[in-house]
Amino acid sequence: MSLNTKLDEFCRKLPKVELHAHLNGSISEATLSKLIERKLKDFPDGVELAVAQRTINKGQRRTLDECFAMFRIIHPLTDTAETIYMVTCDVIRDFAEDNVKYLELRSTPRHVPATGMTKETYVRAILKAIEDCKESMDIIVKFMLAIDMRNTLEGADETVELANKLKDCSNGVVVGVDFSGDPKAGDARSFIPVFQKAQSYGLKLALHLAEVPERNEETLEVLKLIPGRVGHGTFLLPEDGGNQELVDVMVQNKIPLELCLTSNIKGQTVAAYDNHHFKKWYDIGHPISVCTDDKGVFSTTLSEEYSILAQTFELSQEKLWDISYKSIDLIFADEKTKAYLRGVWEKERENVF
Ligand code: 6MZ
Repeated sequence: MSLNTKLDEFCRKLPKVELHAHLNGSISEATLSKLIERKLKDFPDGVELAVAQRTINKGQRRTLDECFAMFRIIHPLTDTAETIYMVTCDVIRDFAEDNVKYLELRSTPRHVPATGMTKETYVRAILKAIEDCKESMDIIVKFMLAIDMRNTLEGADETVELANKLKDCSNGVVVGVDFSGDPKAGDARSFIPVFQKAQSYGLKLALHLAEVPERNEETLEVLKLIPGRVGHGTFLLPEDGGNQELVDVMVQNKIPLELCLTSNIKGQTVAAYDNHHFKKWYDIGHPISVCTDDKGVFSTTLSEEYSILAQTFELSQEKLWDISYKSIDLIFADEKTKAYLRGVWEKERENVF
């Protein structure tokens, strides 16, 4: 993308909502370097880590498989509750500095017997970081526990039970459950019982669906649950290999889409920015939100995503403002939070234009 200083400045000042951010994919290079340094101190012969550091620094176009390989490098660096707390604080600060006013983070709870971290201490570390950031940062943060597609049904059920348990003692911070992971690895249909259980507990569902092609039957069956939002939905439209039935369910139920342009380009599921499905959904007035997905892995920021959007589809600043403002409708927090955020946007308006 070409440099457009005025537009970039507008996008940076624009108050923003981020609804699709995976914690471990959002870790900045600076924070990763801190983590690598710590590990190298404890394990001075960490040759593998030195290699990992070079890989992380590249920040270039990757295949989807290579993106998932990145998580296999990052996860061993965040294998204690203490590091999870630290990276959560850093990621929240990064978003706050990018003028994100409302953030829904998501992360897959991990049990690491070697360090004593359990799924519950993992999530509690994130919730503590969110609580501690409240005082010093001007951003509202909510959280979703993620189910990895490679989870067993039992493991997924455990995550939903944990989400339900922590929802009640989190002061409204835990808002839902995400379904993600290598989209070639599993079949979302097998998780329908746990998705239904999550809904019965009042947890919202944000599900990665149709991120890769040829998943029409699976996607249709899961869409019938009417999830709160769909992540990516790259292959829903008939011209992208989806079909009209999928589009009808999305449109009739106004199921919002979380769209992550750079992620799709770098992961090579979309050939070029101007081919992105954003345009078609936007043109029919479907609820969409612009998101980063993994700002660390894909070397982006939410401001940059707005700028790319404007440059690619020739959107005016007023239209960008509109996209950002309407994203408030799509958050999983309550009506009171939405009303508060609308007030924030109104106050910020004169600083932005
Ligand atoms: C599907 C993705 C993803 O959970 O350890 N994740 N799942 N599609 C994507 N598009 C590129 N990007 C990230 O963050 C990393 C995890 O998020 C999911 C994967 O399960 C990955 O392991 P957490 O915080």
